[in-house]
Amino acid sequence: MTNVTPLNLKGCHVYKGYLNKDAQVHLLQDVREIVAQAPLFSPITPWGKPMSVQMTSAGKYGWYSDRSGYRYSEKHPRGTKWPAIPVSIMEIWRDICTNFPDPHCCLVNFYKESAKMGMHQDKNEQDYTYPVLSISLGDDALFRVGGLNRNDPTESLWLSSGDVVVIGGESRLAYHGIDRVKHGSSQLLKAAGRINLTLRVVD
Ligand code: MD6
Ligand code: FE
Repeated sequence: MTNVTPLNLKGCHVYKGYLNKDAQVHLLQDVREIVAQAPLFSPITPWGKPMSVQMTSAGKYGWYSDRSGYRYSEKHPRGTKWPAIPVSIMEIWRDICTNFPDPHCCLVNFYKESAKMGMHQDKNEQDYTYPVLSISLGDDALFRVGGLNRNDPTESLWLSSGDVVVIGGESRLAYHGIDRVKHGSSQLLKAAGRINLTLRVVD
């Protein structure tokens, strides 16, 4: 779609301004349709606490967590199958993750008020040779990436609406998280908030 050269943040590739305003508006409409079919919920951590980020998914699998742990599930907690991954989202994957199979899961993260995401590794997938691609919409967020160990040094970068990040290769299992969201920094959503989509090949 665009030909921006990615920034390198500890091995992650950051495509600043990958989606223009029109593409962001189109994507937001597609995300609203996912949420209409599969409502957002707050997953419970294995430690019994609801996450501050609300989630839902599209695709064959959705990401899910409860007291039994983190995993992928073929059904929304209310028992229905997840909606299909919209073509607009698939096209971004196919454009950047050329030569990799199509993703099975598009996890939708919604951050409102003081929601944040602690440092974690994405490791519920079977094959770490496949990258994870993330798309940001709405308010700016402070993204932090480290290394393969929780205590490795980290680097941070503000992600804005339309930015795309690919965690793959050496960085595939790097610890990363969202420290904070600058509420009201974007006018894309009707109210303050941030949406992040992550695409994963699960099995
Ligand atoms: C977020 N992102 O931006 C959280 N995971 O809201 C992630 O956890 C993430 O940005 C894997 C790959 C890229 C990511
Ligand atoms: Fe992640």
